[in-house]
This record gives sequence, C-alpha cells and structure tokens, in this order.
Amino acid sequence: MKITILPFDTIPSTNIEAISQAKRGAQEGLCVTAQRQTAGRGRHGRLWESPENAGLYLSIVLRPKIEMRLMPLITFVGAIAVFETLTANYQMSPDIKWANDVLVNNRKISGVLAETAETTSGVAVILGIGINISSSALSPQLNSVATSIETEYGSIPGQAQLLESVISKVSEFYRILTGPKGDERIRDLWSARSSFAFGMQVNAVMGAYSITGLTCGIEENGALRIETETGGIIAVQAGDVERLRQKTSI
Ligand code: BT5
Repeated sequence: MKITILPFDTIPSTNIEAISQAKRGAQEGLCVTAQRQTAGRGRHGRLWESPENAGLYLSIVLRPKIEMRLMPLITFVGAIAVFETLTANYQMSPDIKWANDVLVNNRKISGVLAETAETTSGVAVILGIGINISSSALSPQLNSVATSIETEYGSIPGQAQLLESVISKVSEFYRILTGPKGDERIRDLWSARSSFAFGMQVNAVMGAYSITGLTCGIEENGALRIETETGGIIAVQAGDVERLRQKTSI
C-alpha cells in the first residue's frame, strides 16, 4: 500500500477529515494526521481527548477487498499494529482489550476507531488510531484509566518515528488480512495478543442490556463470545466489556 501523509495542525477529527477525503475520491493509503483534534471521536459518540503535544492522531483510508461481514476485523488490524509498535520500539508488554483498546499496565494507551463510508468507488474503511505520547495534558478524570508512552517508557518518542512505525505495522497486518486465509490469520494474531480472548470473567454492556460470563474466543467477524452461567453463548458485536476478576487456573 502506498502511503500519502496529509498533515494538519488542528482539525476536529482526523476520522471526519479522512471520511470526507474518501468521499471525494481519496485512494487507499491516504493518511490524515493532526497535532491536535478539537472533536476527537471515540465509539458511540464518546470523545477522544487529543490535546497538542500529547498524542499521535491518524486516520488511514482503506478500500479493502474483503467480505462486508469481515470489515470489523479492520479494527483488529489497528490494535495489533499498535501492540506491535509498542512491543518492538518501546519494550512494553501491552494487552488488547476487546475490541479496540490497547492497554499497558491495565491503563489505556491507545484507542482504535474504524468507520465505514459509502463512496462512489465503493465502501471505504477509515482506520483511526490515537496513541498517547504524554499524559500531562490529559484531563485529571483520565488519570486512573489512561497512560502514555512517556509514562510507561520514560521518555517522549519522536512523533515521526512513531508514525512511521505504526503505518508500517498497519500495512503489514492489512496485507495479511487481505491475503489468503487473512481473516483467520488476523483473528489468531489478535487472540494471541489479548487476555480477553479466552477464559476471562467479564461483564459486557450493550446499551441497556448487560451480561456476565466467561470469554470463549471470537466469532468470524470479531464479535466476542461469552459463555453465560446458564451455559448459553452470546456473541457481543458492539458494547463495552470489563474484566470482573483475574483469570483463575486450576
Ligand atoms: C476509542 O473509543 O477508544 C477510539 C478512539 C479513537 C481515537 C482516534 S484519534 C485519531 C482518529 N480520529 C478520531 O476522531 N478518532 C480516532 P472508546 O472505546 O469509545 O473510548 C473512549 C473513552 O476513552 C472515553 O470515553 C474516555 O473514557 C477514554 N479516553 C478519552 N480520551 C482518552 C485518551 N486520550 N487516552 C485514554 N483514554 C481516553
């Protein structure tokens, strides 16, 4: 994939900008970046805090030739790419929390938001990634739940080097997803990097509805399988999953 960087100083959201670029015909590989976002987007209308000098904010336009039902696996590509960057460059031991959070020491260092957009040349997927570089500019409410590369690694990484590394990992795992048996390979790569994939006691909240149970792998499209106490299996496609207690091994 040929990458073209489109850098901005301040914009509402790199995802919004990339969606609009895709609708105007941007090719696969366009990567919108910003120094600061004034309306960084999380899932379900939530905000992603994006102050200046505090994080990497990027959105890549993809035009994947995969079945529509497998599109949610693009989120996995983003999370695996961040996981690999943090492991290889900053000696961290991250975890992936289903489906889109990358955690270090149980705190969120990165969030991934993939959104689809109808364009004249077919469906595009915008893969948005935010990675905290420094925690000092984040609001105090996030203190107990967020972390950054500076906090975990001890120094502030060069933004250009971080961007290059994330993009190269996204390209690597996107190539896998769109290659032979790609969906199966990405599910395996994701599961090997997430303590949430198997045997974790969790509570999943889906709007007004919530369930408790033990995780037991993921469905073809990336939905998280949870075995409830009555023995039924529920696949969570969109929701928030929280760990209830540590894994127990007998
Ligand atoms: C996400 O949503 O984690 C997806 C975040 C994606 C952000 C990127 S930045 C580049 C691109 N352009 C965009 O506009 N978005 C993408 P979600 O799982 O809904 O998590 C949101 C929640 O995380 C918030 O409600 C806060 O609790 C918390 N949060 C907000 N900002 C944070 C930050 N900087 N670090 C850690 N946690 C944060």
